[in-house]
Amino acid sequence: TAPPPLHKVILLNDDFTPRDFVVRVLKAEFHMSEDQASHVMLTAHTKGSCVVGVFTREVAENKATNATEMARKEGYPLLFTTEPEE
Ligand code: TYC
Repeated sequence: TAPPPLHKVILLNDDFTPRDFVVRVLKAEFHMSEDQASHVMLTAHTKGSCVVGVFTREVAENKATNATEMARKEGYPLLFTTEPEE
């Protein structure tokens, strides 16, 4: 009964999505505080990407899809991806 492999959700920077919208998505989909969400947003903004959280594969994929969809509905290119954890 090995534990299920975990997957990272990764936030990617872009030049168009407003900072406060990124923070809003992080709070809504990943249950972050304002401070946590601002820190993750700024890390992605300066470094190009940031790990948002680590979940089972299905949860990670659903969160990445939902968060990306929130941005598409507003016309922003914001993108969340997933990858298996090492
Ligand atoms: N770079 C965006 C801007 O300057 C803000 C942003 C931050 C977008 C993080 C995406 O993952 C991101 N408006």
